[in-house]
Amino acid sequence: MNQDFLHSLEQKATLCRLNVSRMMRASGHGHIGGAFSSMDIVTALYFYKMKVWPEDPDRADRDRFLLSAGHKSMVQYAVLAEMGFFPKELLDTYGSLHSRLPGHPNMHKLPGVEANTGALGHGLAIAAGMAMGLRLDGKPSQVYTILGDGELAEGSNWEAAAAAAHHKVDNLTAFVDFNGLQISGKVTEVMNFTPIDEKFRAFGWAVREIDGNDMTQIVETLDALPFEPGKPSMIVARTVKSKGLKQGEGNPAFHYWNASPEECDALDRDLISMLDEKEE
Ligand SMILES: Cc1ncc(C[n+]2csc(CCOP(=O)(O)OP(=O)(O)O)c2C)c(N)n1
Ligand SMILES: [Mg+2]
Repeated sequence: MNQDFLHSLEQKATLCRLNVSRMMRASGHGHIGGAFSSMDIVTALYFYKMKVWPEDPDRADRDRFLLSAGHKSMVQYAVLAEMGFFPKELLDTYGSLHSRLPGHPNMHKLPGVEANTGALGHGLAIAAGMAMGLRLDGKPSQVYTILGDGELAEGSNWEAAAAAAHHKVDNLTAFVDFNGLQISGKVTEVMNFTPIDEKFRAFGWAVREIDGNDMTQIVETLDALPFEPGKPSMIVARTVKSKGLKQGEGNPAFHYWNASPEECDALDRDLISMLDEKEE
């Protein structure tokens, strides 16, 4: 893999984290922990892997992305804005009354959003059904979804996992954003689903485990999809919650962050220092 290209993807992820910071500044609060842990994956999906057209967001042969863990909505808004699905000025409305960028994504409000998510436990089933429908229609489209590790406690995930394997839905790829934390603490203490890889393998999925904040590993893994013909692919991505927000990394208190303008200034400074060309 070309090092310059990998570096450019990392830079994109930083720009997208800056978009999250912009939303945090505008609203004063948001689910930054899961948005930042999954940012490198979502950036690679949109800027490297998926076939999508911001100027024609409903094109029939597009790939689909569903953010099953919809509370991380800022990750999707940040990347869609960076891709040009909507003007960046909309980021300043995040979370406000009647905004097209509500706390949880709404497909009726924003181009590029494929499903309303936020009630945890539904994205995998919707994604599996979409993938089956696309296959029935003879479409080449791929479907990608991201689950939270805490989200795995929803039983509906396991029905969807069984059905996707049973129906050999190999145009479906799911990630678990394995940051080890959910709303109130460690996933292993609230509801332990480890080993996640072995569970999905037992359900009939082809599974790989990666460092989900390492762009090289993410891209190499995306290149290897589908892992096995006739099986849905699962990527268990070990990540750091709030990756990129110094004081929040790995800290459950930053699942939902109430940020002051000064804290947003500091976050901006840290992120801008990572850019080759510094933003004004
Ligand atoms: C059905 C349902 N129950 C509870 C919640 C409240 N809730 C929002 S986020 C969250 C924790 C999710 O943890 P995880 O999936 O690990 O996400 P991440 O760590 O990436 O933020 C919970 C329980 C919800 N959104 N939906
Ligand atoms: Mg989590």
